[in-house]
Amino acid sequence: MDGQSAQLTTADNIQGLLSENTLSFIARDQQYGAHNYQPLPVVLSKGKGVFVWDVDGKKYFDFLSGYSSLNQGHCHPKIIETLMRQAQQLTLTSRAFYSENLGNYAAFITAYFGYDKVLPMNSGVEAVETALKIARKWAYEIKGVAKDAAKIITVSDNFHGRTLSVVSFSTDRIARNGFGPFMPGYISIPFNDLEALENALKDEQVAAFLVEPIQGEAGVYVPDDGYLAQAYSLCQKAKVLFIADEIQTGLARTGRMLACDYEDVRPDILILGKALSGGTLPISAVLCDDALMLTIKPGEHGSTYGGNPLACEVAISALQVLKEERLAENAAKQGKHFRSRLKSLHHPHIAEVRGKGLLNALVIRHEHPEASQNLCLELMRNGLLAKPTHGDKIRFAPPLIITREQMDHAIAIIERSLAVLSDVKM
Ligand code: IF1
Repeated sequence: MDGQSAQLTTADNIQGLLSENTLSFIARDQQYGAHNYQPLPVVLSKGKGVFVWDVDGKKYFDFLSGYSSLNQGHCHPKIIETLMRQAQQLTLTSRAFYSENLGNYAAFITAYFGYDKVLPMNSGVEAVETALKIARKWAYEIKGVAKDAAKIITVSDNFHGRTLSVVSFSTDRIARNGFGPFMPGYISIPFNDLEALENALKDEQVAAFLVEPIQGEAGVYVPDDGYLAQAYSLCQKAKVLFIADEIQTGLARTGRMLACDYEDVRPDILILGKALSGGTLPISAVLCDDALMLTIKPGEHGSTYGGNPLACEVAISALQVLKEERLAENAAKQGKHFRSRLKSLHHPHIAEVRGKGLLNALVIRHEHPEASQNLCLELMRNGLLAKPTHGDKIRFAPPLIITREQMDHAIAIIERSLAVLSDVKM
């Protein structure tokens, strides 16, 4: 380590370590783009598998994977081949007409997950909104809740997206502040708390319980074993819909096709997004059975791009790749290895390593408020991209195609980069 600490990357000296090329791209983005994000100072221009390259040709492990959208890896050949083929054939019809693609896709994805029907949307939050609309419609038409009185139970520290109605039930001040007035009709209870759920379910106006099987944005909180199964059975008894937002946890990320599979829970409404396109297009989906889905009649919901032919073909390929390449199994295997290696370091600045499959977080123990940000900068310098979340946590979520050898290489980078936390100057 002799003499090396002066070179360690921190928020203070990072500017001096960046190329002019990089700085000019960042400056343009900052000048003309809205400032609704604070990215790491790296400018990417190419991706392949588990790697990305910046504008100077430097190679990195991508341990964010487009917030778990790139489960199949960057530019997966099969998915890109489908994308290119369909792009030359038919891209958009709108839902004013049928396409041969949507019927095929609907048949494929409903068989794949075992539901009667699918409603295709684009972004994740649109699918969340769609699920909530279905739940309300069901509550009024089938359950018999009084007009406009339906309530949805949500949990604190959730993340389901950015629309006004979804931030209405966020408990994150940064996501909410300045965006009121908020939509009523939501009840908030703590995550992983069955007693609170049981109490909230006593209200007969409740239509649904919305939950992430593992809380991602909050910092990868894995609930107790049995939580999902018991929550599901409490909902069933109360005639309340169990809605799983598997936008981040689904599609093999946590080591099973769905995180709910760990507890043999079949959600009444299943929400998918992100990796449904393998990181190529915004594609999301809501799956449920006829009794629910058919409460939505023509004209009551939709989207210009939802279910477009290009998206349908890409989603079929993306789902096929998950099974063909046994990505759930690999995620389980590599994830176990990753957590056990990092735990075995017994590093003084690692408070906790947690997660399931390849959705993991490192909780940093350090008095410096910028510690996890500085660690991410050092990781970047050493060739691995990851992002801090909620101050002291770093999410590690590589593409699920990662090999054991690549994982060991990445772990070595993380181990080496942890030295920045022992730097007295920080
Ligand atoms: C951002 C985190 C991930 C999601 C779940 C719905 C959505 C998301 C469970 C909405 C989106 C994102 C979006 C991104 C940050 C991000 C995220 F950091 F917030 F936690 F993935 F890790 N449900 N997650 O995780 O999907 O509309 O964005 O397609 O900056 O908003 P979307």
